[in-house]
Amino acid sequence: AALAACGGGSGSSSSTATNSASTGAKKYSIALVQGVKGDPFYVTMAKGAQAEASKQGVTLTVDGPAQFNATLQTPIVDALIAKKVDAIIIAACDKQAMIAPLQRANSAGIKIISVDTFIGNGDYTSGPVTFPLSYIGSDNEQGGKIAGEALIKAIGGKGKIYIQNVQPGISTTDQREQGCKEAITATSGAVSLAGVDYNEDSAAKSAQQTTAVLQRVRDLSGIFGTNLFSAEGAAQAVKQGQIKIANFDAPEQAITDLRNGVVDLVIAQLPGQMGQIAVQYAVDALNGNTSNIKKHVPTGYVVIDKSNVDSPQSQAAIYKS
Ligand code: T6T
Repeated sequence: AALAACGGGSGSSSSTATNSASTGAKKYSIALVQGVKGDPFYVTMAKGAQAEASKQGVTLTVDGPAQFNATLQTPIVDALIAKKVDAIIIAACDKQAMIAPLQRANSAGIKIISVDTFIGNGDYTSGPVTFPLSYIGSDNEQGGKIAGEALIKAIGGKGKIYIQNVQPGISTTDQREQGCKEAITATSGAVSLAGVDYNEDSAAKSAQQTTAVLQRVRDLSGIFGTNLFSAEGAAQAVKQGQIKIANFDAPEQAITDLRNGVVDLVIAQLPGQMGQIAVQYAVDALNGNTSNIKKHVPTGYVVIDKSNVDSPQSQAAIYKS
């Protein structure tokens, strides 16, 4: 299986932010809006963001909807507009539905930074959506391709692959599905897609759907779980056996599943780095240091399998819950 640390923007910034404690200047208030509360991916992101906020002497608040749902995320954004925060760092729950609320925030003078997911098509240079200052996140099409190619290799280059996904409209998981499908297409028919199901970010639903597919498709060879809960549910359904699983995201459970042979590959994103760079960018923007800000920062992956799971790099990439 593939093992590599892929890509990775440094997000380096040479600016020294105004430290309000020492200068008496207004202490910036920055809000991180997660895609969903309690997900170890976003918990790890918040830790990276908080570390940077403390370093920069700014206030960070962290909030997120109880479900991965734009209807629940919108009032959080509206409350932040009413509170007049200085900057919003957000993992938008839907690439279309979150444009309008974030446009309202931008019109109110709040700096907007996308983290993990994007809105519109993610190209903030030429649009259609250009007001967010930056998009900091993984290259998710590449991530889906890494998963697909590793699965194809693991199943010997032929067979059937099933994709467990979250819900259409989330930029990250849409692109992972696309990347995996591209890898399947490249086999010219040797590998086929057994189907895609959407679990609404529920591991329980993913497990149910996977169980049904296992009964229907007796010769299934591999499963791609496109996010933490999708993969967790698929692994619960499969237990141990013939079927190979590529697990996007790296909570402790995924590492346990890898060690036990239930999962074959764990693709760790770098959420702590996303949070850290996003806060640094927010402070840069508020201080007018816009030349430090790149419109797009791909943060890279650590791809973990049995052979490298104990390396310091893999261990450091496991999410903190
Ligand atoms: O995979 C991450 C994140 O990148 C995605 O946008 C939503 O799901 C996760 O938070 C994992 O549960």
